[in-house]
Amino acid sequence: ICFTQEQEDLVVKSWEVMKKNSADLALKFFLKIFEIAPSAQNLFSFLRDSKVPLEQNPKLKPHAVNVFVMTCESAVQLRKAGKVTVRESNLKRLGSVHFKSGVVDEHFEVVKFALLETIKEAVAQTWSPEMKNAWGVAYDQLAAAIKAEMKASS
Ligand code: HEM
Ligand code: ISQ
Repeated sequence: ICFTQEQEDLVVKSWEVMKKNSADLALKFFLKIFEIAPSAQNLFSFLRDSKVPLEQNPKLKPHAVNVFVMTCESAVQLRKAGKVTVRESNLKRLGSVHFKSGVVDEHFEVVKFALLETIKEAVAQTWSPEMKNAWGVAYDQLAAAIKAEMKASS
């Protein structure tokens, strides 16, 4: 696919701004996912096994930030190579972790919606249809790679 320098910049530069607030962002991102799909909370072992409230869970932030960072990296690769290349070993692990956790295709739509809504709120006035599209395309390509690996590991 064709992913332009402008699209890469929209993703990378908005992330540069958002990451200063990543703790807040991470919590909002999770809450949005669970608002749409409450049962998804049970998929995450560190939430399932935890006695502290969601917002105090120490694993919340690094996990959520990972999704932003990986989507950002996906945008960079799409512009450079026209496709997403997650390192083979990493992709294998991602595929099997998601498959074993009970993640299904529909969850990827929920996470996409929550991701875009979180970005929209975080960047406020700089939000645009072009920015939404750039993040959406980068996410979709990454999600497709993970889903394919989930099927391979099933
Ligand atoms: C774990 C990224 C989509 C649920 C992980 C991990 C990463 C990651 C990096 C840690 C893997 C490890 O432990 O080595 C992503 C990315 C996604 C995505 C980049 C989309 C492009 C989803 C979706 C769901 C989901 C759609 C479902 C709601 C989980 C769960 C775990 C996990 C349940 C295991 C957490 C645990 O119990 O430790 N993901 N993920 N992920 N992800 Fe995702
Ligand atoms: C998917 N995989 C890992 C971590 C996540 C954090 C928030 C939302 C989705 C996620």
